[in-house]
Amino acid sequence: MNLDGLRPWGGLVDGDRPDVVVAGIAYDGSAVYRKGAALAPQRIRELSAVMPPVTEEGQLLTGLRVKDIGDLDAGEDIEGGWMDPMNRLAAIPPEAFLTVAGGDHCTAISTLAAQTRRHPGLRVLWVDAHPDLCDYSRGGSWTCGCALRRALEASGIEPSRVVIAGGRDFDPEELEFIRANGVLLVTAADIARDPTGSAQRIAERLAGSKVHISFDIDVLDPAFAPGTEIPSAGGLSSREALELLRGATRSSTLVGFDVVEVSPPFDNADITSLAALKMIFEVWGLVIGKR
Ligand SMILES: [Mn+2]
Repeated sequence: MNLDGLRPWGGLVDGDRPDVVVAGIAYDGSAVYRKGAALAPQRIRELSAVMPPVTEEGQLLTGLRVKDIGDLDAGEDIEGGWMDPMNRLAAIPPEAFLTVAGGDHCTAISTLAAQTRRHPGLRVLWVDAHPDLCDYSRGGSWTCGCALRRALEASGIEPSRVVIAGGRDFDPEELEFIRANGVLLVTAADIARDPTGSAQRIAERLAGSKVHISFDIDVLDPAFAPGTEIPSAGGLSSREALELLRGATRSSTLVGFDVVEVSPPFDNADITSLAALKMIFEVWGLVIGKR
């Protein structure tokens, strides 16, 4: 990929009072199937130079001040290391829209704990093939199947303030947790059968709130995002995901977006990293559109 003469993040200007702050968390110690997500922040940052500062519907992102604070260190394991990146993220002024590139999904423990400090009363849209709500999964309590469960504990966010969208691979324990705690689950099948109604159901739950979107790239079908820890068939197309993000956040205020589980070593021709970048830039368009 020839990136000569191009600047990161679509060339959007760095500023002292940024509208958007970008950070990476290059950690994949919680990945149990295949590692590689630790390489994602660097690859996504490099490839961000090819993105035009314009959304797919022609909305200009020029004028958006984007500041990239680099990668934050979660240490050797996230159980002992999540506080350091959390403190760095929590110190970012709440006016700035937070964008984080993981890492595996346990990096969202740091991100969500920081976000609820920046934005008390936050709601979470967890877009993922998996709920990640196990208390114990695949040999540990801090593995990817536990990411949301640990993030809720670390952040203090009530489970009823979470919507899971795109789910299709479940452990029985996760379905019990969802039913017992009032989590809204909108499955990948729901979205395929009724995309508009599914987005509307989510929008109603999120209405009037500040919302952080945690986007696991494995919500996309492996055809659209092969470079991930554990591909799950029957997923969303990139198109469906973009429409879902737009419709589901129609009545709420977006305050952050993290994209996780991109695994460059398992990618083909960077299409997974570029899908992640498409989501980031279109979400920035949604943020600008609401101002
Ligand atoms: Mn996940």
